[in-house]
Amino acid sequence: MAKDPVKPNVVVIYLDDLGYGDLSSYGATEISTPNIDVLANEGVKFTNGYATSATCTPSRYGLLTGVYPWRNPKAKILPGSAPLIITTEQETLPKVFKKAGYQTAIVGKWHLGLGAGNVNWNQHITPGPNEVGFEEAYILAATQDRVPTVYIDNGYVDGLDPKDPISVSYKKNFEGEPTGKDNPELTTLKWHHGHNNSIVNGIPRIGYMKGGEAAKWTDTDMADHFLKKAQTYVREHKNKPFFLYYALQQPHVPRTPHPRFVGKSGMGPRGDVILEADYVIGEFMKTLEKEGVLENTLIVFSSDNGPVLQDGYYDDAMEKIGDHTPAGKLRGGKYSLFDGGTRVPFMVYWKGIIKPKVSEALVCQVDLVASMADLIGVEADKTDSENILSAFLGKSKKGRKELVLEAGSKTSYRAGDWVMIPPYKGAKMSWHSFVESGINQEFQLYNLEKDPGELNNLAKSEPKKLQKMLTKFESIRGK
Ligand code: NG6
Ligand code: CA
Repeated sequence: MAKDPVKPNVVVIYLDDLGYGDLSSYGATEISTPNIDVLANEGVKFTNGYATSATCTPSRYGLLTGVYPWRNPKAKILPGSAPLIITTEQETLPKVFKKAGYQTAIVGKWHLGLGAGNVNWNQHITPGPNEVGFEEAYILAATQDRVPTVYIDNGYVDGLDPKDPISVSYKKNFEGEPTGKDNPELTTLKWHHGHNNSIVNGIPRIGYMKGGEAAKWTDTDMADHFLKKAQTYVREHKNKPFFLYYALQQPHVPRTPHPRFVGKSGMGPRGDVILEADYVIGEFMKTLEKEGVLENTLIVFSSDNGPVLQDGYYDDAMEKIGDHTPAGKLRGGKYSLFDGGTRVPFMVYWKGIIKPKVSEALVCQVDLVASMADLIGVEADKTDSENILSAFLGKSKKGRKELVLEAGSKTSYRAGDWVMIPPYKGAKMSWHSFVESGINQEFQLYNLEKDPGELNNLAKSEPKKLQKMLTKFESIRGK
């Protein structure tokens, strides 16, 4: 426990599907992200920073609970109708902050389930973020490509007309409602795989929805909408310490840049929404400054999983990628056991307090629970969360020694510079998303320091190392 805990505001800015190589501060040359780069170049920029998982729900579970998501079989990509998977008894990051008297809020993507089953979207939707530690919650329930396509304001659908109630189903369509599958003429964005159920704003989605016309969001101003909510929160809560989890939806599909960003990246909508995310983060930073709290605010920036180009719509992401490498030097991407699935941009910025540096320390989002607790001087239940506050603040080169990573319920084990992927059955390549899964029926062992692209499998030539890693992995993961 720190002797004299300080209580800066803490903001976690979390992107959706942003890869290790998607920022200019992480080596991208084909796209420029000047505002996010400030956080990286003037804070601690981690080169071994990890999400717990290669998909969204499990990573968010790890970030918010400090527990490895593979311990909870429900922590898989959830439909928009799924019940809440964090129990109201569980430790959470916002609860840690509340113990120290902080105000707490989430703005943005939730994707951890809502309600206790069979949610009625026309009434108070509970339990949800408000019941697991967030005093204020303005969210999108699951993903931008899943119904219900409405914002939820502290448990109530924002702008709902009671005369036009919402129904949601992930099993069957509502009679007479058009779908992407049957009514392609009504779509402005074409589906590639999945994404052929209800059509909202010309975009075919996952899941069926009826009603709630007035409450439906506008896809193209989602970034601006969440930005305004985050800015308003800062303005209204700046006089007491706050924790804000600002979870942007970019660059997840459907990629719907506001018209002011359309065509700006030359890389199609995926590049354009990365520029849009950079813009809103810049605006958010200006608000912190204008409201006089920038120097008393610690900002953590990261992403929930690695990059994917083709994730369900024909949106030119693959066609216009040019020389850009979204996962940088890493192999694989979203959904992958290779490092591109989970190693993501990760930085900690605190103006005037943290000295700029590049850190090779091994850090994971699951560690924020224990580390933030230490920063603000409270205790936290920590299952898998390690207190590596000194690494986060750039004061120590040491992060965690080992880490279990997850992709589609399969796990791998990183220790020091080494990573071991045990044998699994399954396809080596996702033929709809064109991402390498990292699955192999043989053991894989890579030295990431020498071989960040995981091309040289040392499992056969380093049997002792392999055995040691396997034993440690099994002691954590179970056989
Ligand atoms: C997949 C979707 C994908 C994306 C992902 C969730 C299909 C075929 N694919 O099931 O488009 O929505 O779920 O992404 O439906 S995540 O970043 O929220 O985990
Ligand atoms: Ca994601």
